Amino acid sequence: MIQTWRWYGPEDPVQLSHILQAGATGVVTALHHIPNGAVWTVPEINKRKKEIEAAGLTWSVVESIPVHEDIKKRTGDFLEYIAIYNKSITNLGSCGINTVCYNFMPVLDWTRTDLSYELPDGSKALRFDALEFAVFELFLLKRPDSEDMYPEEVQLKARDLFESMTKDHKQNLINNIIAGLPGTEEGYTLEQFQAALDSYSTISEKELRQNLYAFIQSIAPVAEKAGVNLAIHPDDPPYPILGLPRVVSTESDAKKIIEAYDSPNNGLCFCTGSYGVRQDNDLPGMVNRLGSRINFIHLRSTKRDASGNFYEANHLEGDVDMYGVVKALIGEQRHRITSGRKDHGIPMRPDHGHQMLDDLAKKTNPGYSAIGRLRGLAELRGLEMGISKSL
Ligand code: DNO
Repeated sequence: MIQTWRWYGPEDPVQLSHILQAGATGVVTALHHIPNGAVWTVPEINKRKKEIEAAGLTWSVVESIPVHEDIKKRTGDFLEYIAIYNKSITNLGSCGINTVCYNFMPVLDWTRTDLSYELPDGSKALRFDALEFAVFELFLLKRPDSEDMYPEEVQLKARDLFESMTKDHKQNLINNIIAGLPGTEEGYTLEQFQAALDSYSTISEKELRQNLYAFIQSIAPVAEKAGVNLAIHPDDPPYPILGLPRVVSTESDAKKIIEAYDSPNNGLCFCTGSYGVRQDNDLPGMVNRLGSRINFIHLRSTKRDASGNFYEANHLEGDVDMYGVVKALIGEQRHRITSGRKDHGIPMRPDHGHQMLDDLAKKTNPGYSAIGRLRGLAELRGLEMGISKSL
């Protein structure tokens, strides 16, 4: 696998020189300063590319070009936004940047309730607490009809928790959910957030799926021509939340997506942390069955419990069968070599990491601290080498 590392640009407390020392060769980044819906121009792309190359690294993957909400809903100026999206893909291809990740989650990108969940060893992890999420939805946002989502017993527990929470705890919970985690394009106030949810009130799951496939059918031919591999990131968490439909959560969703336009350029971002939250996603099996269309890999593990909570575990622990996944990925890459595919080295990044050691006292982007990811990358790289050499 091509070892890459996500970098949030010049503002990121983890610098390019640190990424080099971590041993990654590729950088995963986006032009975060360009607003959603504007073209990524060749000069802007080249400027960032040169900066990365000057540090001895390669810009391997764009994560992400954000998809405008109008495209997801097929409302307003969606045709113009698709044309702009295509222009950005073409420009990236012409600058030699060949992998573009994106997601199709309505309103919110990834969602967690707790950004500093303390583990027994004193390091801190990201966590999704189902009851806290219910508190947010029922008592802080007060989303109309949200009671229908929860059995009475859960509503009562959520009320008890809400009543015991301090003002700060409530505000933190709101911020964690709607103010935008790193990489998210939009932050909202509670009112704006409810309005964004309302704008999906008439969009069914079926319609969102159709909108996604129509989007893919308009961008994949352009990506083919530009030599760009698209990689759709799964929903995180991988099920509907807040009454919004979600259509990239399961193996069957992924299969439909690759069938919507049959080309290696229309592919997946295989995020083990997102797909792995669902017990019914057989991760090594997904690699075996869908591997030829995996264009980008996020490796991370989660540990779930029976109440729907999960936290981010160490990369080789938790519920994800990381050995099985990496073995299957090595098999896929070998298959690509024998079948003559040029893109046989698939870019992989250690996704998220605990806040640990010196990073506990530093300001870090949640999930994107230096040392936790360094540990993740080191472990994953060792796992890959061990499996590879023993095959
Ligand atoms: C979270 C990330 C997501 C991801 C986007 C891809 O850490 O995996 O923000 O970058 O969903 O578009």
